[in-house]
Amino acid sequence: MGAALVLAALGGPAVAQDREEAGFQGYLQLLAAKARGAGVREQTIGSVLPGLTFNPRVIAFDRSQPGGGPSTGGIPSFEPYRRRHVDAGRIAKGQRIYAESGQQIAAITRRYGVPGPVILAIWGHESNFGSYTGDFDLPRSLASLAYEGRRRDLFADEFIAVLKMIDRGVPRQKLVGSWAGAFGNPQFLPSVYLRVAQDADGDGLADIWSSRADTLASIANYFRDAGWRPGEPWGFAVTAPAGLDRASLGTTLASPRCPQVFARHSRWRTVREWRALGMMPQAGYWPAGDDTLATFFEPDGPGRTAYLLTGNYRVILDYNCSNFYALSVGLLADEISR
Ligand SMILES: [Ca+2]
Repeated sequence: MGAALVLAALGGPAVAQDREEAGFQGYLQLLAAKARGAGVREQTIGSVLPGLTFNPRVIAFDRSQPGGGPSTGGIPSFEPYRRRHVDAGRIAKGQRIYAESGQQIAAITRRYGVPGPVILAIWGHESNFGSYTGDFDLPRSLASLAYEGRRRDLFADEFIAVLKMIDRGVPRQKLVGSWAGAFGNPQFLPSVYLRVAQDADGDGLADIWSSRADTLASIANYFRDAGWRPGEPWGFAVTAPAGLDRASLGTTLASPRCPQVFARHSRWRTVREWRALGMMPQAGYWPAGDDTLATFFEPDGPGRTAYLLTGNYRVILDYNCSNFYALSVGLLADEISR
Protein backbone atom coordinates (compact mmCIF):
# COMPACT_ATOMS: atom_id res chain seq x y z
CA MET A 1 0.00 0.00 0.00
CA GLY A 2 1.45 3.46 -0.96
CA ALA A 3 1.77 6.32 1.51
CA ALA A 4 -1.23 8.15 0.04
CA LEU A 5 -3.39 5.06 0.43
CA VAL A 6 -2.24 4.60 4.04
CA LEU A 7 -3.14 8.20 4.80
CA ALA A 8 -6.49 7.82 3.09
CA ALA A 9 -7.20 4.66 5.07
CA LEU A 10 -6.33 6.43 8.35
CA GLY A 11 -8.44 9.45 7.57
CA GLY A 12 -5.58 11.72 6.43
CA PRO A 13 -4.97 15.38 7.26
CA ALA A 14 -7.77 16.66 5.02
CA VAL A 15 -10.32 14.49 6.80
CA ALA A 16 -8.99 15.61 10.20
CA GLN A 17 -9.39 19.21 9.07
CA ASP A 18 -12.97 18.55 7.96
CA ARG A 19 -13.71 16.97 11.32
CA GLU A 20 -12.22 19.97 13.12
CA GLU A 21 -14.31 22.37 11.02
CA ALA A 22 -17.46 20.35 11.70
CA GLY A 23 -16.73 20.48 15.44
CA PHE A 24 -16.13 24.22 15.21
CA GLN A 25 -19.42 24.79 13.37
CA GLY A 26 -21.25 22.88 16.12
CA TYR A 27 -19.46 24.97 18.73
CA LEU A 28 -20.58 28.19 17.01
CA GLN A 29 -24.16 27.17 17.76
CA LEU A 30 -23.24 27.06 21.46
CA LEU A 31 -21.63 30.48 21.17
CA ALA A 32 -24.76 31.81 19.44
CA ALA A 33 -26.91 30.57 22.32
CA LYS A 34 -24.51 32.11 24.83
CA ALA A 35 -24.62 35.40 22.92
CA ARG A 36 -28.43 35.41 22.94
CA GLY A 37 -28.37 34.74 26.67
CA ALA A 38 -26.07 37.74 27.10
CA GLY A 39 -28.50 39.99 25.22
CA VAL A 40 -26.66 40.32 21.89
CA ARG A 41 -29.00 41.38 19.08
CA GLU A 42 -30.20 38.59 16.78
CA GLN A 43 -29.25 40.68 13.76
CA THR A 44 -25.63 40.83 14.97
CA ILE A 45 -25.48 37.08 15.58
CA GLY A 46 -26.94 36.47 12.11
CA SER A 47 -24.48 38.82 10.45
CA VAL A 48 -21.31 37.41 12.05
CA LEU A 49 -21.62 33.70 12.77
CA PRO A 50 -22.68 32.23 9.42
CA GLY A 51 -19.58 31.71 7.28
CA LEU A 52 -17.15 31.99 10.19
CA THR A 53 -14.47 29.28 9.86
CA PHE A 54 -11.92 27.81 12.27
CA ASN A 55 -8.48 29.42 12.09
CA PRO A 56 -5.73 26.89 12.93
CA ARG A 57 -3.06 29.62 12.69
CA VAL A 58 -4.20 31.36 15.90
CA ILE A 59 -4.11 28.02 17.74
CA ALA A 60 -0.53 27.49 16.53
CA PHE A 61 0.40 30.97 17.82
CA ASP A 62 -1.37 30.28 21.12
CA ARG A 63 0.63 27.05 21.61
CA SER A 64 3.94 28.73 20.86
CA GLN A 65 3.46 31.31 23.66
CA PRO A 66 5.53 31.25 26.87
CA GLY A 67 3.57 29.09 29.26
CA GLY A 68 2.22 27.07 26.35
CA GLY A 69 4.89 24.43 26.78
CA PRO A 70 7.54 23.34 29.28
CA SER A 71 9.48 26.23 30.84
CA THR A 72 12.94 26.89 29.45
CA GLY A 73 13.93 28.23 32.89
CA GLY A 74 15.99 31.30 33.76
CA ILE A 75 15.01 34.96 33.49
CA PRO A 76 16.46 36.88 30.52
CA SER A 77 18.07 40.22 31.27
CA PHE A 78 16.13 43.45 31.02
CA GLU A 79 18.81 45.56 29.35
CA PRO A 80 18.46 44.13 25.79
CA TYR A 81 14.67 44.43 26.08
CA ARG A 82 14.99 48.04 27.19
CA ARG A 83 17.23 48.85 24.22
CA ARG A 84 14.68 47.37 21.80
CA HIS A 85 11.63 49.09 23.32
CA VAL A 86 12.95 52.40 24.63
CA ASP A 87 14.65 53.16 21.34
CA ALA A 88 15.51 56.46 19.67
CA GLY A 89 12.72 56.10 17.07
CA ARG A 90 9.99 55.54 19.62
CA ILE A 91 11.25 58.33 21.88
CA ALA A 92 11.35 60.80 18.97
CA LYS A 93 7.89 59.82 17.74
CA GLY A 94 6.43 60.11 21.24
CA GLN A 95 8.02 63.53 21.72
CA ARG A 96 6.72 64.69 18.35
CA ILE A 97 3.11 63.66 19.12
CA TYR A 98 3.43 65.22 22.60
CA ALA A 99 4.44 68.51 20.99
CA GLU A 100 1.84 68.35 18.19
CA SER A 101 -1.09 67.46 20.46
CA GLY A 102 0.06 69.27 23.59
CA GLN A 103 -3.24 71.05 24.32
CA GLN A 104 -5.35 67.99 23.62
CA ILE A 105 -3.12 65.87 25.88
CA ALA A 106 -3.14 68.49 28.63
CA ALA A 107 -6.96 68.46 28.58
CA ILE A 108 -6.98 64.66 28.84
CA THR A 109 -4.51 64.80 31.76
CA ARG A 110 -6.75 67.33 33.55
CA ARG A 111 -9.78 65.14 33.05
CA TYR A 112 -8.28 61.71 33.88
CA GLY A 113 -5.26 62.58 36.05
CA VAL A 114 -2.82 60.56 33.94
CA PRO A 115 0.36 62.21 32.56
CA GLY A 116 0.61 62.55 28.78
CA PRO A 117 3.99 60.80 28.51
CA VAL A 118 2.61 57.71 30.26
CA ILE A 119 -0.36 57.56 27.87
CA LEU A 120 1.99 58.00 24.90
CA ALA A 121 4.39 55.35 26.20
CA ILE A 122 1.54 52.82 26.28
CA TRP A 123 0.53 53.73 22.74
CA GLY A 124 4.18 53.48 21.65
CA HIS A 125 4.61 50.06 23.23
CA GLU A 126 1.35 48.55 22.11
CA SER A 127 1.39 49.46 18.44
CA ASN A 128 4.37 51.80 17.86
CA PHE A 129 1.85 54.69 17.72
CA GLY A 130 -0.52 52.82 15.43
CA SER A 131 2.02 51.57 12.90
CA TYR A 132 1.08 47.92 13.51
CA THR A 133 -2.24 46.85 14.93
CA GLY A 134 -2.77 43.38 13.41
CA ASP A 135 -4.90 42.07 10.53
CA PHE A 136 -6.55 38.95 11.96
CA ASP A 137 -10.35 38.90 11.78
CA LEU A 138 -11.32 39.27 15.45
CA PRO A 139 -14.56 37.23 15.58
CA ARG A 140 -12.80 34.39 13.73
CA SER A 141 -9.72 34.47 16.02
CA LEU A 142 -11.73 34.74 19.22
CA ALA A 143 -14.14 31.95 18.28
CA SER A 144 -11.21 29.69 17.28
CA LEU A 145 -9.39 30.37 20.58
CA ALA A 146 -12.64 29.80 22.49
CA TYR A 147 -13.03 26.45 20.69
CA GLU A 148 -9.52 25.12 21.11
CA GLY A 149 -7.16 27.56 22.88
CA ARG A 150 -5.55 27.35 26.30
CA ARG A 151 -7.96 29.86 27.88
CA ARG A 152 -11.31 28.87 26.42
CA ASP A 153 -13.67 30.61 28.85
CA LEU A 154 -11.80 33.89 28.55
CA PHE A 155 -12.04 33.86 24.77
CA ALA A 156 -15.70 32.79 24.74
CA ASP A 157 -16.42 35.89 26.84
CA GLU A 158 -14.31 38.05 24.51
CA PHE A 159 -16.24 36.66 21.53
CA ILE A 160 -19.52 37.76 23.14
CA ALA A 161 -17.92 41.15 23.87
CA VAL A 162 -16.88 41.65 20.23
CA LEU A 163 -20.50 40.99 19.19
CA LYS A 164 -21.61 43.63 21.71
CA MET A 165 -19.21 46.08 20.06
CA ILE A 166 -21.14 45.56 16.81
CA ASP A 167 -24.39 46.11 18.75
CA ARG A 168 -22.90 49.42 19.86
CA GLY A 169 -22.31 50.49 16.29
CA VAL A 170 -18.67 49.53 15.67
CA PRO A 171 -18.45 48.73 11.94
CA ARG A 172 -17.71 45.03 11.21
CA GLN A 173 -14.72 45.94 9.01
CA LYS A 174 -12.97 47.61 11.97
CA LEU A 175 -12.83 44.29 13.79
CA VAL A 176 -9.32 43.14 12.96
CA GLY A 177 -6.37 42.86 15.31
CA SER A 178 -3.68 40.62 16.73
CA TRP A 179 -4.07 36.83 16.62
CA ALA A 180 -4.95 36.95 20.34
CA GLY A 181 -7.85 39.38 19.93
CA ALA A 182 -6.23 42.72 20.88
CA PHE A 183 -6.94 45.56 18.49
CA GLY A 184 -6.52 49.21 17.65
CA ASN A 185 -3.92 51.72 18.81
CA PRO A 186 -4.00 50.66 22.50
CA GLN A 187 -4.47 46.92 21.70
CA PHE A 188 -7.55 46.51 23.91
CA LEU A 189 -9.46 43.25 24.15
CA PRO A 190 -13.19 43.60 23.34
CA SER A 191 -14.23 43.48 27.02
CA VAL A 192 -11.77 46.28 27.79
CA TYR A 193 -13.12 48.32 24.88
CA LEU A 194 -16.67 47.94 26.22
CA ARG A 195 -15.54 48.96 29.72
CA VAL A 196 -13.26 51.95 29.09
CA ALA A 197 -13.14 53.15 25.45
CA GLN A 198 -13.96 56.85 25.10
CA ASP A 199 -15.44 58.98 22.34
CA ALA A 200 -13.38 62.07 23.06
CA ASP A 201 -13.90 63.83 19.71
CA GLY A 202 -17.68 63.47 19.97
CA ASP A 203 -18.41 61.84 16.59
CA GLY A 204 -20.42 59.07 18.22
CA LEU A 205 -17.83 56.27 17.97
CA ALA A 206 -15.07 55.43 20.44
CA ASP A 207 -12.62 55.10 17.58
CA ILE A 208 -9.40 53.64 18.99
CA TRP A 209 -8.33 52.69 15.45
CA SER A 210 -8.01 56.07 13.81
CA SER A 211 -8.87 58.90 16.21
CA ARG A 212 -5.92 60.25 18.20
CA ALA A 213 -8.24 61.96 20.72
CA ASP A 214 -10.25 58.78 21.30
CA THR A 215 -7.08 56.67 21.59
CA LEU A 216 -5.43 58.94 24.17
CA ALA A 217 -8.60 59.38 26.24
CA SER A 218 -9.30 55.63 26.18
CA ILE A 219 -5.83 54.75 27.51
CA ALA A 220 -6.14 57.50 30.14
CA ASN A 221 -9.55 56.16 31.19
CA TYR A 222 -8.09 52.66 31.52
CA PHE A 223 -5.41 54.02 33.85
CA ARG A 224 -7.80 56.08 35.94
CA ASP A 225 -10.09 53.07 36.23
CA ALA A 226 -7.16 50.88 37.35
CA GLY A 227 -6.32 53.33 40.15
CA TRP A 228 -3.59 55.64 38.82
CA ARG A 229 -2.67 58.21 41.47
CA PRO A 230 -2.14 61.69 40.01
CA GLY A 231 1.12 63.36 40.99
CA GLU A 232 2.95 60.15 41.86
CA PRO A 233 5.75 58.78 39.65
CA TRP A 234 5.63 55.16 38.43
CA GLY A 235 9.01 54.61 40.02
CA PHE A 236 12.60 55.74 39.71
CA ALA A 237 16.13 54.38 39.49
CA VAL A 238 18.14 54.07 42.69
CA THR A 239 21.56 52.92 43.78
CA ALA A 240 21.43 50.34 46.55
CA PRO A 241 23.93 50.61 49.40
CA ALA A 242 26.74 48.08 49.65
CA GLY A 243 25.78 45.27 51.99
CA LEU A 244 22.01 45.71 51.61
CA ASP A 245 20.35 42.78 53.36
CA ARG A 246 18.16 41.64 50.47
CA ALA A 247 16.89 38.55 52.24
CA SER A 248 15.23 40.69 54.91
CA LEU A 249 13.33 42.63 52.22
CA GLY A 250 11.70 39.66 50.50
CA THR A 251 7.96 39.85 50.11
CA THR A 252 5.78 37.53 52.13
CA LEU A 253 2.66 38.27 50.09
CA ALA A 254 1.69 35.97 47.22
CA SER A 255 -0.23 37.73 44.47
CA PRO A 256 -3.18 35.83 43.03
CA ARG A 257 -2.55 37.53 39.68
CA CYS A 258 0.68 36.69 37.73
CA PRO A 259 2.55 35.73 40.94
CA GLN A 260 5.97 35.33 39.25
CA VAL A 261 5.91 39.02 38.30
CA PHE A 262 5.11 40.26 41.81
CA ALA A 263 7.40 37.76 43.53
CA ARG A 264 10.41 39.62 42.11
CA HIS A 265 9.54 42.79 44.08
CA SER A 266 10.55 43.42 47.70
CA ARG A 267 8.09 44.13 50.43
CA TRP A 268 6.56 47.63 50.63
CA ARG A 269 8.43 50.41 52.46
CA THR A 270 7.95 54.16 52.53
CA VAL A 271 10.43 56.36 50.70
CA ARG A 272 11.56 57.56 54.14
CA GLU A 273 12.35 53.98 55.14
CA TRP A 274 14.23 53.29 51.89
CA ARG A 275 16.32 56.39 52.45
CA ALA A 276 17.12 55.23 55.98
CA LEU A 277 18.29 51.91 54.50
CA GLY A 278 20.80 53.84 52.38
CA MET A 279 19.07 54.00 48.96
CA MET A 280 20.14 56.91 46.76
CA PRO A 281 18.01 58.21 43.87
CA GLN A 282 20.01 58.25 40.64
CA ALA A 283 18.36 61.51 39.56
CA GLY A 284 20.03 63.24 42.54
CA TYR A 285 16.70 64.07 44.20
CA TRP A 286 13.70 62.09 45.48
CA PRO A 287 10.89 62.20 42.88
CA ALA A 288 8.31 60.93 45.41
CA GLY A 289 7.24 62.15 48.84
CA ASP A 290 8.54 60.58 52.06
CA ASP A 291 5.30 58.72 52.78
CA THR A 292 4.98 57.20 49.31
CA LEU A 293 5.05 53.42 49.45
CA ALA A 294 7.41 51.62 47.08
CA THR A 295 8.88 48.21 46.41
CA PHE A 296 12.51 47.56 45.45
CA PHE A 297 13.30 45.70 42.23
CA GLU A 298 16.60 44.71 40.60
CA PRO A 299 15.67 43.43 37.15
CA ASP A 300 19.22 42.34 36.34
CA GLY A 301 20.28 41.43 39.87
CA PRO A 302 22.52 43.15 42.44
CA GLY A 303 25.08 45.60 41.12
CA ARG A 304 22.96 46.70 38.14
CA THR A 305 20.32 49.42 37.90
CA ALA A 306 17.71 49.04 40.62
CA TYR A 307 14.30 50.69 40.94
CA LEU A 308 11.85 51.78 43.58
CA LEU A 309 8.33 51.17 42.21
CA THR A 310 5.17 52.86 43.45
CA GLY A 311 1.53 51.79 43.27
CA ASN A 312 1.35 53.41 39.84
CA TYR A 313 3.76 50.78 38.53
CA ARG A 314 1.07 48.24 39.48
CA VAL A 315 -1.35 50.12 37.26
CA ILE A 316 0.98 49.62 34.28
CA LEU A 317 1.17 45.92 35.25
CA ASP A 318 -2.62 45.87 35.23
CA TYR A 319 -2.45 46.82 31.55
CA ASN A 320 0.07 44.09 30.79
CA CYS A 321 1.47 41.94 33.59
CA SER A 322 5.17 41.85 32.76
CA ASN A 323 7.97 43.60 34.65
CA PHE A 324 9.92 44.24 31.46
CA TYR A 325 6.85 45.76 29.82
CA ALA A 326 5.98 47.98 32.79
CA LEU A 327 9.56 49.13 33.36
CA SER A 328 10.10 50.03 29.74
CA VAL A 329 6.75 51.86 29.57
CA GLY A 330 7.86 53.92 32.59
CA LEU A 331 11.30 54.58 31.13
CA LEU A 332 9.87 55.52 27.72
CA ALA A 333 7.46 57.93 29.44
CA ASP A 334 10.42 59.51 31.26
CA GLU A 335 12.27 59.94 27.93
CA ILE A 336 9.20 61.43 26.19
CA SER A 337 8.81 63.99 28.98
CA ARG A 338 12.42 65.23 28.70
CA1 LIG B 1 -14.85 59.44 18.28
